[in-house]
Amino acid sequence: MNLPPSVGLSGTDYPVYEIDHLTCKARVALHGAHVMSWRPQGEEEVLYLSPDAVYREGKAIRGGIPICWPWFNAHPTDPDAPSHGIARTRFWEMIGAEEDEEGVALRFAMADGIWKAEVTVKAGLDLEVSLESVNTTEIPIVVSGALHSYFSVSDIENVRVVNLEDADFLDTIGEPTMRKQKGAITFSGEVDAIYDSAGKVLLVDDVSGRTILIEKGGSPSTVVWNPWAEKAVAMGDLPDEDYRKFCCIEAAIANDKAVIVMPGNSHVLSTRISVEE
Ligand code: TA6
Repeated sequence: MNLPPSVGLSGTDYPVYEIDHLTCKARVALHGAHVMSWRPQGEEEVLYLSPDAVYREGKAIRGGIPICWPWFNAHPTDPDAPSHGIARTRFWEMIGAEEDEEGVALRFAMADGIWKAEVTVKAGLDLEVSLESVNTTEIPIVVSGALHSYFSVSDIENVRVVNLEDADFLDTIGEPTMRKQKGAITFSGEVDAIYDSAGKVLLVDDVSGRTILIEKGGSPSTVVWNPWAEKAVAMGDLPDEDYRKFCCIEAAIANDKAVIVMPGNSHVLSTRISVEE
């Protein structure tokens, strides 16, 4: 595959596409079609990537934007199937790379049995990731998943997630319970919540002064997650204190919102991330 001038390739056993364009710098691993880093021109890094992330087939990278697909969390019927699906732990195939004055577009594909998907990463002043689930079989397929984005924050206690006010959500801490969001989301302990919301959200960092706009497509659920201290300690690929450095806001299709993709059809789940002025 010929790469455009703004895209380099580092690593052979573990290829990473290194984007250095007028509009941004970004890194995308072939493993998981995974955006590891994105820094738009004139801004600080937007994504959090764990310094203890493990870069190996069969394991998901901790941080960046893991592609959770074709199911979200546990498989609906098979307890032995991997959490968050099969896409984030394997190498994809690169099928396209282009650039213009607005940025760079990289396209990846994977197929396994009935599962077929394409991911497009457009990195420029905005970052867009879209995941197309393609049904080439003769039966309907049921798909869920998430673009499990880890956003870098000055400190988790400094941030607010805005625009989910009044949304219903499944609080998955302890016994899963449906609740209604009151006001902006703030963090003073573990948060693991699946919101019934297809709309855009804002991540406001009151100390760094940065606001990140997260727009979504084909995404009836928005997941907000931070593991907090105790769970972070139990995660081997995350430094104990680093739960303070990120907030996950995920364009998702979760639980009862799973989509049925009919034969010959496809479904696109997407997110567009931008730094607000
Ligand atoms: O999206 C939230 C979530 O499903 C949480 O329940 C939490 O487990 C997180 O994803 C991370 O999952 P992982 O398998 O990457 O450790």
